[in-house]
Amino acid sequence: MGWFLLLAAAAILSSLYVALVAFLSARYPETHWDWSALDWDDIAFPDGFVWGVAAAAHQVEGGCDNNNWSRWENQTAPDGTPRISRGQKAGRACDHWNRYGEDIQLITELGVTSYRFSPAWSKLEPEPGRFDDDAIKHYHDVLDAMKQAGVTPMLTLHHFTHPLWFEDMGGFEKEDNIAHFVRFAERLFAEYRDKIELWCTINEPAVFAAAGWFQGRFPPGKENAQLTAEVLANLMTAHVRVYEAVKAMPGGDNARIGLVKNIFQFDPSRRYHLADWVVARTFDHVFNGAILACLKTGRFRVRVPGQIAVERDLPGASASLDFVGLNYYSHFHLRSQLGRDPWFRFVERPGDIQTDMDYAIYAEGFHRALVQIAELGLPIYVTENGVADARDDRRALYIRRYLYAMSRAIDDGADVRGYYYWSLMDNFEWAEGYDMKFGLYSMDPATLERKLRDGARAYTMVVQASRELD
Ligand code: IFM
Repeated sequence: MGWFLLLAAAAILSSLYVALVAFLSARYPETHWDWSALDWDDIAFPDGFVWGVAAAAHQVEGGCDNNNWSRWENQTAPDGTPRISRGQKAGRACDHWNRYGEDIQLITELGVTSYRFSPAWSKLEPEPGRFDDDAIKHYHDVLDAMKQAGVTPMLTLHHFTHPLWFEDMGGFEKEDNIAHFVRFAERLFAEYRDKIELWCTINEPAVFAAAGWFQGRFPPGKENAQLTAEVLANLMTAHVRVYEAVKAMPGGDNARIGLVKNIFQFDPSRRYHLADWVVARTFDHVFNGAILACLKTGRFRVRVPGQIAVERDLPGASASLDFVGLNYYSHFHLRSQLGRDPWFRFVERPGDIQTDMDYAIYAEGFHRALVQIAELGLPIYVTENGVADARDDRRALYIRRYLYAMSRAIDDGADVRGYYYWSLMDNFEWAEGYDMKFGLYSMDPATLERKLRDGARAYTMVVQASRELD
């Protein structure tokens, strides 16, 4: 009898396990298309679709030597290893600060008409409340040059870097510091409102928080899950406060303001393995789900038993977007290693085509992400998408597949208004330094020479064809 009961219990438990895994698999499919059976050139984009390229101050300008990243680049980890691959530093970067005229010309030569950039907060406001006239004028000059060239700007207020004084007071770890970011946003809006319609508040809050407070790969180099979620809550709060402050200013009604959400899907490495599902869904909850839910419901909530508990009412969040920015690159596969530290690891899927970053080419995920973010019911701009490919032997494939996936998402109802390729030219890729080559133009750090890559033509051809149909 005892054995019978034990066997019956085991049978019930294994049926439950199988049913749960089957439910999760059906609810969160990892889409894969048979690319050999698809016509990738069958793509179309709406009239007036915006084509552009993106970059950010610290990565291209040069001379950003007064911010959280410049300090980080000059530090070593406790074991003496440099913070950045091979001890590299952003330094003069692409010298875009001085060469912006030439670079705007390069943008027009691609046939695209928009440039997503972010100014350097540390140059504009070197001390709390003191704005630098020369830096303010510099970005006026950049914007005037864009206008003259027929290039529309999209400005991002915070793209991973901020002044040292802000870092020293605790940055986004402290909710009280948000007022400084709001003041910066208000000043920039007052200055440039007649020249810019599209404003992004914060670039990739989840990446900024995870890399800085969970993985310790970005400044301030902490590894603390609870703090990661608190920083995320503060970033969402900062986004909402900036939105409300700018909207209340003269001209605020004309500004279109969005948050840039990066989506990396977290898929279980073994789809039959419940523990892998637990890890994958946990990551998705913290880095994607909590933010998207907050934008829908006005409540930020992250809960991971024994690790994280953060809840905050943000009633303004559900009305804090005129559009949503999506940055999409790829997905990750997670494998559990319960009982060990850490309790997860990222694994490569054999047969995938890898990029030079630690993820694969996965255009189907771009379609998934667009369909998911479309649930917000807002206009979408793809604020970043691109590939690190030093050999330039995967760039064309990447571009063709991802643009096909975007076209298909538009057919499926996603209201995508524009697409910005990351990046205009090779630049300083944070912890990887200059090793990652994301540029449509290569950029030689020694000579600063820019050269169009062959693979970039896959993009310019689509842009050209889409313009001809406009
Ligand atoms: O270079 C970065 C960018 O700063 C933010 N999004 C991802 C890009 C490529 O890793």
